[in-house]
Amino acid sequence: MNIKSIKYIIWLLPILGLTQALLQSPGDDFPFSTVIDILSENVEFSTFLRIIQKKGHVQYLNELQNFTLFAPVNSGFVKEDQITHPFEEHFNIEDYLMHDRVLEVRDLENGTYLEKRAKTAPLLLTKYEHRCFINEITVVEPDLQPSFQNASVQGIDNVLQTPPPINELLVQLDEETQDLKMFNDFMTSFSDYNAYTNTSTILVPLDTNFQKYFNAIEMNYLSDRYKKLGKSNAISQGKWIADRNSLLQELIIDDIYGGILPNGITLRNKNDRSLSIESNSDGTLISVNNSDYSRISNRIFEIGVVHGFSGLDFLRKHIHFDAEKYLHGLNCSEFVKELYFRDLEELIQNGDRTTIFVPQASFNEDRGYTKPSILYHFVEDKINLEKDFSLLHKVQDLSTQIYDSAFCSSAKRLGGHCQKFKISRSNGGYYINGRFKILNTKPYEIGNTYIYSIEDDLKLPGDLVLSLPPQDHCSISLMLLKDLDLLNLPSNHKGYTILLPCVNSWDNNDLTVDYLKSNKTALDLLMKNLIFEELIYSNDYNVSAAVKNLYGNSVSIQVEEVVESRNLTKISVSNIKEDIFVERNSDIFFDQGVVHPINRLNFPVDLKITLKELIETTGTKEMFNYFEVFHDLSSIIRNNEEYSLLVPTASSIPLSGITVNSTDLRLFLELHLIPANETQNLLDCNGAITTKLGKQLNCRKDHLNNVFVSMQDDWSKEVIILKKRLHFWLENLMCVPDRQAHILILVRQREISFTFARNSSRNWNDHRSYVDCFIIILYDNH
Ligand SMILES: *[C@@H]1O[C@H](CO)[C@@H](O)[C@H](O)[C@H]1NC(C)=O
Ligand SMILES: *[C@@H]1O[C@H](CO)[C@@H](O)[C@H](O)[C@H]1NC(C)=O
Ligand SMILES: *[C@@H]1O[C@H](CO)[C@@H](O)[C@H](O)[C@H]1NC(C)=O
Ligand SMILES: *[C@@H]1O[C@H](CO)[C@@H](O)[C@H](O)[C@H]1NC(C)=O
Ligand SMILES: *[C@@H]1O[C@H](CO)[C@@H](O)[C@H](O)[C@H]1NC(C)=O
Ligand SMILES: *[C@@H]1O[C@H](CO)[C@@H](O)[C@H](O)[C@H]1NC(C)=O
Ligand SMILES: *[C@@H]1O[C@H](CO)[C@@H](O)[C@H](O)[C@H]1NC(C)=O
Ligand SMILES: *[C@@H]1O[C@H](CO)[C@@H](O)[C@H](O)[C@H]1NC(C)=O
Ligand SMILES: *[C@@H]1O[C@H](CO)[C@@H](O)[C@H](O)[C@H]1NC(C)=O
Ligand SMILES: *[C@@H]1O[C@H](CO)[C@@H](O)[C@H](O)[C@H]1NC(C)=O
Ligand SMILES: *[C@@H]1O[C@H](CO)[C@@H](O)[C@H](O)[C@H]1NC(C)=O
Ligand SMILES: CC(=O)N[C@H]1CO[C@H](CO)[C@@H](O)[C@@H]1O
Repeated sequence: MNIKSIKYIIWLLPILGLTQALLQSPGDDFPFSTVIDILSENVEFSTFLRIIQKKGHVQYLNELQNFTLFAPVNSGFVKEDQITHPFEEHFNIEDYLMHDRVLEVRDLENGTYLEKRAKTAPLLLTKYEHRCFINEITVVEPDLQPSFQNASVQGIDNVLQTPPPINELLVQLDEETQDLKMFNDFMTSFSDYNAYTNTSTILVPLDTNFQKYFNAIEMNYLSDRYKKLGKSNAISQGKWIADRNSLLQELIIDDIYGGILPNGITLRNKNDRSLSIESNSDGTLISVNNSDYSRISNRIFEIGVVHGFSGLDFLRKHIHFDAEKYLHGLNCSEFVKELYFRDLEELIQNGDRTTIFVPQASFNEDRGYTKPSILYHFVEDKINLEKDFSLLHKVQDLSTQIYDSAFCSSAKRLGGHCQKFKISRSNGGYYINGRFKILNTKPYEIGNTYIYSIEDDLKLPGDLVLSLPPQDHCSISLMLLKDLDLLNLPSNHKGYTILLPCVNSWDNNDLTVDYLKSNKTALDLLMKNLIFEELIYSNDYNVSAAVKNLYGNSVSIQVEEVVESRNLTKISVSNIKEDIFVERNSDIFFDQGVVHPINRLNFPVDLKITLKELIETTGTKEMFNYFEVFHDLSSIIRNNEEYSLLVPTASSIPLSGITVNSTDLRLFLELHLIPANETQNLLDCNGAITTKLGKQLNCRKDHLNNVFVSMQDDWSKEVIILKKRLHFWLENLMCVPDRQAHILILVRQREISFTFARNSSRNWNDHRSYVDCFIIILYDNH
């Protein structure tokens, strides 16, 4: 028989279905055997052979050279037959073939080998203690070799499972290790990841590896955790795509490498960067660029192999992060979009010292930013809250700091100065302009940029009325400004500073308000002298400026730190007699400048309110006439001597029966005059109050803090105090609501010059002794 004819016969036999019959009992010395012969000879392979025949692969196998066939023995099919989908249906002969390699197990060195195959998944061969495994399936009939083909048959004790696709393998590995979620999320966020991983070696960083080199924000960005980058503007999106492509490609090597890699080899990843890859001696562990050996090595998927790592040190090396990317990682892609829309993206790309206060993403995505309002979220410097506040804490106990925002272009309103904001610290955390909570006290830091997340969008300070916090109680001042039509100040290309009487300023000054309401000239003089055409902040220490006030005068203003105080600033204005004290950094910003709420009234020197005018304001003009009767007493009134005066309401005069002609008019008046040194007792409602007459008055308060005054030994003639006027702010003075007027106390500050500032380091109360008052008290039967 010549070779040709034999070939012909072998080719024909399967067609005739006679293979089995003819090859049933070939002699061991039959010289021209094929792999099909081997399968036929051995009854253990009958199931596999039947499938090969049924699928029509006999001819293919007979014509093949230089290969290895892995043939499951019959017992390997037992389980498979019962499994739902029939094995045969999915049978692919290539899964069982290794081309261009005639495997001879007996010659294999101990170790693990990764055999790549052209058309299908690689195979993992392991030789260990004289036993050989293919993808962990034991080779039970090794090295059966036909004589007529250059091939070997390896009998294996189970069918080969098709390796899972990459995504399934990663899920499986994550279940195994609980450490592979990040890469899984990252890779599957590519819709076309198969294109990257096809026929490749994938170096998979474990979560611990990612966590070592990326923070959560960076991971959010890379994996597009918030699913917004796909929809973001083209430039942002382009950078993101480049970054993640680069990261993925960094981890992929074209072609399949694993198992024993003698001496290590240098390869190039898909970014064309070199990687040296080596295995341990038996090929079970892999290391890349001197990383630790991988816990997860040689894990095969459909078209490649995976090695997992916890210490790839080049993971982050080739990715550059900036503020823009961080904002995406913080779920603030809309904010980035706004910046692009306003041509402000430079702010998050230039790498200059910057702090960003970024509103956390909200459901309301249409935020209606304007260019100024978005700039107000930026500072052209690095603000480290913990540092700014802790440092000062030790020295000055400051709980508020003022910063310049990046909105500096309002020439019309602020003269090109930057609009400021302040950050205050309270137990609950840090707040911007008293309203917007800062969510992270440690900034996210990237390059020269600090990022703080805040609860809501910052609002640029609005007009005066909107900017003043209600708790500052500025409403009386606002009402008076409104009367003067000064709530909207004209644009002056400089900005305004307003010393606004708020808080307690108007307490005990009901009479003054009444007077100012009745005399617009005086009101104009007062308020316009408290408004300056210049921006002066409470931390502008040692600033000494000549500025114009709204009244039209040029005055000089000096701002000084009150050294002894924890947080007071002294503002001295040349035409205001008393120094003004404001809490440092309690400035309130509005769209045209800054307001310093002050807690007592300060009058310009030009504004003189005489006692006569005040008494007239009370409505009890007679009182003045009564004093005119007596020369000595009238001089007390005219010269503002150091007395306080009780003034009865006009309606109570007739009840008292007193007239100019009364014989006891002098006694009456002296009873109403209270020497200055007794005034404090009256203000405190404390102890006996000796009048000029010598008679003593008693004072008491009821549970509503109404103040009552009576004669020492006649409680039945008690009167209630209604209004007071104080030049000076004092604590614990009661102001009685304006009900049926009975009695009025008018307190007038003595004209003394205060050295208050230099001495006011402690409590205001300590300085009461400096306060001398001229009080007018008017009474009536209660
Ligand atoms: C089998 O391998 C030999 C040696 O490598 C080669 O010369 C021959 O062409 C191969 N045969 C086939 C059919 O690939
Ligand atoms: C058999 O195949 C192997 C693998 O391709 C090859 O190295 C060897 O040279 C071949 N032998 C012959 C005799 O063709
Ligand atoms: C392979 O391992 C076996 C036992 O595990 C040992 O007897 C044998 O010498 C090893 N072969 C080589 C080449 O190291
Ligand atoms: C892998 O690439 C090959 C050839 O380019 C292609 O035929 C095959 O479909 C790809 N596999 C996957 C899973 O994309
Ligand atoms: C791996 O190490 C080599 C040599 O240090 C280096 O040149 C290469 O850039 C590294 N690979 C990557 C992806 O960083
Ligand atoms: C991300 O922002 C969107 C609004 O843009 C919001 O609906 C979503 O809840 C945010 N996600 C998280 C995790 O905060
Ligand atoms: C100033 O100090 C007082 C008392 O120490 C404190 O209540 C107040 O909040 C401080 N004000 C500022 C602006 O720090
Ligand atoms: C009103 O106030 C002005 C300025 O203080 C003063 O000159 C004028 O006399 C006052 N008029 C009355 C009626 O009190
Ligand atoms: C203000 O001037 C005083 C005295 O010259 C100096 O001690 C102080 O440090 C200055 N303060 C500031 C804030 O510059
Ligand atoms: C006071 O006396 C004068 C003269 O006796 C008289 O003209 C005047 O009407 C009296 N006034 C009052 C309020 O009784
Ligand atoms: C006020 O001064 C008078 C006279 O000097 C004195 O008798 C009186 O006790 C003083 N009153 C107070 C409360 O000090
Ligand atoms: C700096 C200053 O003026 N200190 C004064 C504070 O008040 C005391 C009296 O209580 C004076 O003696 C100090 O000179």
